[in-house]
Amino acid sequence: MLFIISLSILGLLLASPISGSSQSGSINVWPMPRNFSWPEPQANPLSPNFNILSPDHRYLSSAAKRYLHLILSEHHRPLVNPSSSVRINTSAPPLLTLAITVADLTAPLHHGVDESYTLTIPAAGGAAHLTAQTAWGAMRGLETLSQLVWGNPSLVAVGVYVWDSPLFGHRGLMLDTSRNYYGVEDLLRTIETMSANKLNVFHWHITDSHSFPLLVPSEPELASKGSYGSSMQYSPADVTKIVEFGLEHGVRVLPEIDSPGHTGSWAAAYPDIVSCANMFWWPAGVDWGDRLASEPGTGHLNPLNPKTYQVLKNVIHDVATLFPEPFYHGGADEIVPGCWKADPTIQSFLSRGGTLSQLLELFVNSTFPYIVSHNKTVVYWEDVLLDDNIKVQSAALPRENTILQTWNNGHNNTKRIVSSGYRTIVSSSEFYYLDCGHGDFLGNDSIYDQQTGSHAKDGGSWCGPFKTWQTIYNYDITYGLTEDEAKLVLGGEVALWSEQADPTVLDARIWPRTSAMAESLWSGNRDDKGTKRFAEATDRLNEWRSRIVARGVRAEPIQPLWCIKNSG
Ligand code: CP6
Repeated sequence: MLFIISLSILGLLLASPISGSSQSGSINVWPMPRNFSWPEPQANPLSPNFNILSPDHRYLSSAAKRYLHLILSEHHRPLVNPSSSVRINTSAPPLLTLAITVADLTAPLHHGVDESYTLTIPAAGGAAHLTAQTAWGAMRGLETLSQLVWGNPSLVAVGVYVWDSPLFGHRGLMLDTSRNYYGVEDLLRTIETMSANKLNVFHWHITDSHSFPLLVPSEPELASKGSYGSSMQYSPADVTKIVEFGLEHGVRVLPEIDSPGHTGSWAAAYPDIVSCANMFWWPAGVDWGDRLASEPGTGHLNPLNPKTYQVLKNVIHDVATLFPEPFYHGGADEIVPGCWKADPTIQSFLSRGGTLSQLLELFVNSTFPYIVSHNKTVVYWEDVLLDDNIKVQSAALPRENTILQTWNNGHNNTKRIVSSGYRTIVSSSEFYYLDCGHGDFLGNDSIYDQQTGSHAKDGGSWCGPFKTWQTIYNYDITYGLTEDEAKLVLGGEVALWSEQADPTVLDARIWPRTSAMAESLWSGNRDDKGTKRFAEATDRLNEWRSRIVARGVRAEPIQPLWCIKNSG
């Protein structure tokens, strides 16, 4: 322990500032480690017999095996030849081993688990050392080492010392698998790439109004009738495979079963518990504010029908059991007044003086304690507390087991949530929504009118503009908060809603923009002088993007190759 502390202090003292790529000693690692030193940039051969010595651990052992294979076979070719800034010493003693030491092999992969690590690669080759508090921190260090290896035959940066630890414990990606279906392999590839970016939460928005792809053992008809088809379902075995794959990569799989809104697909099996599911396309005169998410009728579970809770509790029970993750996402976003009001039993509840907010509160009070009884912390979208019209009293949401995920009004809503004492996950749509800017899908045409010289309606850009990697990188999720408020910000998530995405565009929609958030939540977006490090990050992101493309991910380019070949 003392040894680890003194090594860290030594590392801090030796560390050179994180800075521009032109300065020798900068390393091509994404996300940039919190602190590193490489006083005399030098690379030695990586021994073809290089080996990784890992402690015996159910998931770290398999990660070590995977990284050994990657490190020996990747032979990454840098876009910019490092030989101008790094002394390549092909006759120096090769790196033979990496020895991993973990202080606590029992720590589970939960929010807030220690992900710190130190990595020492001696200038004299021989043995490198990776020390971590937990297996999950060791996995982060393995990724860093893999990025310090390049070339054929392989070279490895030596004389390097890295001390690293994330700024935020929750670093996630949300993917919607309801509007369009993704195969298990697509999800695994995404989780693997998340891990390479040191992201640790795959927020799986499994169900929504368009389809119900999850085969819930106690409610099989939800998927058999509500999915896009038998080949577009996730079986319990698929879920287990995805969860285990996540653990092998240090990525938690956080399930979301969105309700009471966004449940149109449940009506295929249970038409009697869903209001407005048959409002196929929006009838004339429906307010734009009621037209959410291009749905065939968004569908809301009816809180007044006892059967609603029979079905939902079966779903919650099975999901809570299938997913070991201690967080459960209950959705609770976007309640549409006109949808609940379409139901006769709700109409009579309202005519007797009831309100829609009371209806939502009834729903929360009837489900929240049941979720908590499965030892889960409940995540809801911010709407449940912040919606202008339909929201619950905060008494219904105990702060110790509720987390609210933001998506509207940028910093303002983050502030509102944490200043009322709730923990939050930041997903401000103005910065973190990856689906925006791909054109309208709400039926608003935006065809250029040659006579008036104007665009016909407000369509043309669903929640646009497109969020560039710079927009994402630049966003400071704790901006404007007090120190105490900032502690309630667990981290952030980018989100890919899938109305206009499916496996054909998945990788390019997500990468490398999600890498931008990954770095700003891991080590920040500023250099040691407090200046946003865009220029340096651009060069490093080009390198990182080309590395993950070579690893089989179809990440989109951020610049033409010309810029890269003519830089530096
Ligand atoms: N689906 C669900 C969506 C959205 C939300 N929830 C959404 C809303 C506005 C924009 C993008 C996506 N499609 N279930 C909001 C959390 Cl701009």
